[in-house]
Amino acid sequence: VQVEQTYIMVKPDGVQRGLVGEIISRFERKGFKLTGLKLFQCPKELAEEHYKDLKSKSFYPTLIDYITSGPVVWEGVGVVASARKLIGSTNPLQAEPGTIRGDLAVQTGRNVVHGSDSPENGKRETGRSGSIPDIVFLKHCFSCSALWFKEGELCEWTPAQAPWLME
Ligand code: DAT
Ligand code: MG
Repeated sequence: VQVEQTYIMVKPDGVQRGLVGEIISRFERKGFKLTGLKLFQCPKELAEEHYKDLKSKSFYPTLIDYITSGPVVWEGVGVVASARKLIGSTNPLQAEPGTIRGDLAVQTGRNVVHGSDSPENGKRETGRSGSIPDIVFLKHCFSCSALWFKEGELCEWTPAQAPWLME
């Protein structure tokens, strides 16, 4: 099993619109394992570090204002590419029906959710390293030195559904 970590954020509009449960529910139903969850208001410095690759873009200042405008919810470990498919295209008008953005959003600047775009960024954002041999069954060690989670904020557990989800 290829192990990856992804970082899912319900953005301030998703929290304001009461979509936290709906969005987390989609990841739970898919079978992803939740290992960390927190609610807080993002400081400007953290938002700038998270989106540093987009610093040159014209929409960068409004993106930072948007992300820091209210509380956000973070979710833990999943699978990067699959989570991106559940989320849908960046522009909700191009996101397929059935995806989170396709079903629940209308504008790029209010697209309700974030998901890591690569395993490397999943590690950078969650702090969990990809060297875990089996995401479901094995005990493992990990260190947490990430953008969004501190040491001790991610849990280690084995979902009871694991053998029914993966052969
Ligand atoms: P994604 O969130 O799908 O990974 P991204 O990383 O390219 O997209 O951009 C991060 C966020 O920045 C995105 O969710 C919304 C905002 N954004 C991206 N492109 C934009 C644009 N052309 N106009 C306004 N906001 C944009
Ligand atoms: Mg992105």
